[in-house]
Amino acid sequence: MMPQKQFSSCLLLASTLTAASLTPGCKPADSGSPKPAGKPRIALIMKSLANEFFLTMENGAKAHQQAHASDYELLANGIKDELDVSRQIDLVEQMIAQHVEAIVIAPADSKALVPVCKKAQAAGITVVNIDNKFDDAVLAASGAKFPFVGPDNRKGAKAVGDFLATKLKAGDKVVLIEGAPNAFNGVQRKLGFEDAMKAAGIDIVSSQSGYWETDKANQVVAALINEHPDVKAVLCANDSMALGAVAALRGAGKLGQVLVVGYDGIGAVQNLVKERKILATAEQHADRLAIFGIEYALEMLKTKHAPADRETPVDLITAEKLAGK
Ligand code: ALL
Repeated sequence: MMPQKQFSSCLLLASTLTAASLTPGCKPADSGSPKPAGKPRIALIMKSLANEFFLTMENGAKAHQQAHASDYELLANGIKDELDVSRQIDLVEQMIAQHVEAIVIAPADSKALVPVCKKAQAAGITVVNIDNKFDDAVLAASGAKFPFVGPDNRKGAKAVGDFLATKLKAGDKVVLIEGAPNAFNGVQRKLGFEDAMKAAGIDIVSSQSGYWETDKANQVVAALINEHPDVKAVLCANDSMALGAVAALRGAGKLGQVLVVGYDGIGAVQNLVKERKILATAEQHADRLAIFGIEYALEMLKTKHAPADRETPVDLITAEKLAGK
């Protein structure tokens, strides 16, 4: 009898596998299915599929697989909410049990996913870290190494913050909505926003986590603008939270008076940038991020060598840029 937790993971996994790659039967983690000969199977393990960012990532990966159908099979899967770290660990365990050839992972937690990814590597699986980098100290302590393909989040957030600063003046007050505390990219974005605000003499009166989620950010921003009625802007470490900030400001009758910036470049936020309800965001090219990771995995499977880490592009998105000016 399959334990309840594992059973529900299987359901999620089955529902998110690509049709091309669906492996018959989701086997219990300890059953070990035999390794079939043929094309390598690459498992893409993402975070919340409720976040448009990861849907874009998944679609990019699927399109790549279809264009390279003779090279590999894709198993694309994710979790239901941003903080379901244990479910993401379960997914890696399942991929180990299925003896996939490679795992390309955007970890929900930069520390907690290291041991299970090390276990995957020890089982002979090629592991590539994308999007959110594993924590260097935890990697060093565990002796594990994984190539990283992803953006410089501090630099990206600094660019967004610098643009915001051009619309504010020294001494203005702003609030910062952080990502999940154990996500290295969230921490880097916070630092990048701080770099920009410091350089412009702008005061960050409060910095709190919205845990990457729209609803949480909505609550946090509603409380913060009540507590600090004179804030001039809300800096959000991702676009889901920027949507929450917009909802909170609209609810308080302050949308338009308080500026909002985000990070990701999801379609919903690009529309609000065009409507000038959000000032700016950072396009991370989610569709290409997973592809870079998959290409790394294919190269590693072929050459047996880990390529150097690769920095992926991040572009500032503003209404002017979207209008093509
Ligand atoms: C990060 C991504 C996106 C996303 C966030 C939420 O790793 O880079 O910013 O919004 O995860 O999971």
